[in-house]
Amino acid sequence: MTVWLGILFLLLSNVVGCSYGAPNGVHLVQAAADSSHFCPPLAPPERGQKTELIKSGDVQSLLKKVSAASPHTTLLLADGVYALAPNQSLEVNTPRVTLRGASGNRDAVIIEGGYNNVSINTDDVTVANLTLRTPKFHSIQVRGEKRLQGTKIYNVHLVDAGQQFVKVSTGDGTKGKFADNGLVACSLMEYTTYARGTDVTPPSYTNGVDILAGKGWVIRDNVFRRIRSQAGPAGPAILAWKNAIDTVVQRNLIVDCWRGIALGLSTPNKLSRGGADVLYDHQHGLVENNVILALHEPADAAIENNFAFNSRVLHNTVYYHEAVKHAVDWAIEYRFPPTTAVIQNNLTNLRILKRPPYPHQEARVEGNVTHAAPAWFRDLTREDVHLVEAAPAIDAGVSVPDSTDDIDGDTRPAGRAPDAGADEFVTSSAFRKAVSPTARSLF
Ligand SMILES: [Ca+2]
Ligand SMILES: [Ca+2]
Repeated sequence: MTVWLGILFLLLSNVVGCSYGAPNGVHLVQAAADSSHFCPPLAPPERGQKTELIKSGDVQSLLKKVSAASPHTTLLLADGVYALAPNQSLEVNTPRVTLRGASGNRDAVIIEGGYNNVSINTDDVTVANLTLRTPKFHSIQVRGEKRLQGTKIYNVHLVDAGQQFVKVSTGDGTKGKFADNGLVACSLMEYTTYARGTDVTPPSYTNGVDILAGKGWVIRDNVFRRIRSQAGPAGPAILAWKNAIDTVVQRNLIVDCWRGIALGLSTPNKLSRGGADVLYDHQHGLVENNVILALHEPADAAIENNFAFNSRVLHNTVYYHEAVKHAVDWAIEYRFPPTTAVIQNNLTNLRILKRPPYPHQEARVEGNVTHAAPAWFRDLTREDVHLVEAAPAIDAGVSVPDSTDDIDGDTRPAGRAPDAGADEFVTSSAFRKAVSPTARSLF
């Protein structure tokens, strides 16, 4: 019965997705995750790994086996719905434990409810190939305050979190306990309608991925949809702050979220990596080849740099539908005195803005094209922002030698110069397979 309810839920959520103009989004993303070189299927458990099969829907066994797991254990969940009680979370306290759907079909293995769906409290934990939905707080909380590293979140579908979908938390920033070197890849995070909040926080208190004080996180090849409240406001779909360092954000597709990607947010405080006296809220970020679209609902800024040192914002495509009244009339911003940024070869239909309080240093702003029009793209309404032949963005960029590949994996530059935006126009790519979720429906 619960399995059927689960399937019904998925069918309904797809219908909702379609009504917002995301044609078969979930399935196409899954297909890309199965086939692309950016999102290959997760490798099977290694030799020497202990594997335990969890029977369909047996949440008591799942809780027990997560709790009793020895290091190097893979828990393989059979297809089904695993319902947590409101005070329960899957607390992973043993290093090198993997929690994954057995079939590889993330839509068929569903963990629902609970306080958090999953809490990660130790090193090298992997969560993959499953759906997590309707937690009171977080779909996955990575507790940096325990000091850990090596979290891997891969090919998961996260739905309707009470607060953040992936929360990387921290404690006292002077104590050196953080969650470092994590990966969030090839996953889909979305609200089926809007964030609803919790009994202690408003609907606007949400993010897709929220990294506090972590170092070396990679957020790539994910899709974020509708990270927003009914009134609109919500946190950025991807946020790295509290003096987070070396964050890499690549090839994500962000659609109809209130805010897109933020490196840094506010002044440092005691939660910041190093304590309240540090200068920055983020350092050394790379935001490259992302696609941020506001097609059906109003949106705030797509890419922000706040108290951010050495941000590199390269080759992103941002398009905000003109028929919708948005909260701002710019796409990319940099702000606050310590911020330094390189903003190159982005393609937008809104301006790039230095905002007050102004940074002391001018950003290096080059090769961007900020007057994109729908006719430049193959099919904007279907989220296909590949350039069409003769689009003015082609060869409009400046040389950025270390931005070597576009969203498809095409080598840049093709032709005279790099193209502005996430797609490098390559005629032969019409015959290539989609290789990234951002390119998933296109060939
Ligand atoms: Ca070119
Ligand atoms: Ca391309």
